Amino acid sequence: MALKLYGAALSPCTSRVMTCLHEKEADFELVPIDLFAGEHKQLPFLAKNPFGQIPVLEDGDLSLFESRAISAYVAEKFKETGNDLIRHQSFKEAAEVKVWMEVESQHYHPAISPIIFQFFAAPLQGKPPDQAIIDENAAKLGKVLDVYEDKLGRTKYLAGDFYSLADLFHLSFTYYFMKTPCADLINERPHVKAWWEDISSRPAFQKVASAMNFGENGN
Ligand code: GS8
Repeated sequence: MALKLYGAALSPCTSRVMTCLHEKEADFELVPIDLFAGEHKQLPFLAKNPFGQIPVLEDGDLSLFESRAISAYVAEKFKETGNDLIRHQSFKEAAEVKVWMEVESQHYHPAISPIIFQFFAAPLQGKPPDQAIIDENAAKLGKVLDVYEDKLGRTKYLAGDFYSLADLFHLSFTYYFMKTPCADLINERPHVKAWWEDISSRPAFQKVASAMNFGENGN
């Protein structure tokens, strides 16, 4: 039975899981949840995720929320097919992957997500982007990217010389970020820029990126 992914193609958290599913060549069905109609805040969706957020993955009687945990499950379930995203044959490399997955969620995401919110979500609520919030978080993100620039000068990918779930976790938020005026934070760091061009051109991500259309001005 195919996996069922409840979400929306333009949602970066849904796209994170879809990218992982494509990397693993796993069959899945995307069940659309209409955020604009508030479907995620109503039963029966709340029974799937009490926090009322997409995505949710169902695999038979198993139901999971949180895009990073779902992706880790997919990478583990299909560890023998497609690209090995968790380095399951080396516990040391697997530990490095876990370190950089934590870096993404604890350092990178808290800085990049308010910027994405200001450019793409605030206008949907009729508010112009708040430049003070953008500037504050761009400064934070610059410091995180200095660490990335150093690391990516020493290894091709974040956890080592292999593509992993740690790199994949960055894709969908950075994709939207690159459409904002802050994109220079990536482009002006040569190792980060080369890494971004490499990971974003992977076929698994290209399949989902084509559906990630909020509009060029973050409408
Ligand atoms: C965040 C999910 C999330 O913010 C995860 O799955 O990684 N930590 C969770 N989902 C957003 C859509 S952005 O992809 C969402 O459901 N927003 C609606 C809301 O919060 O009301």
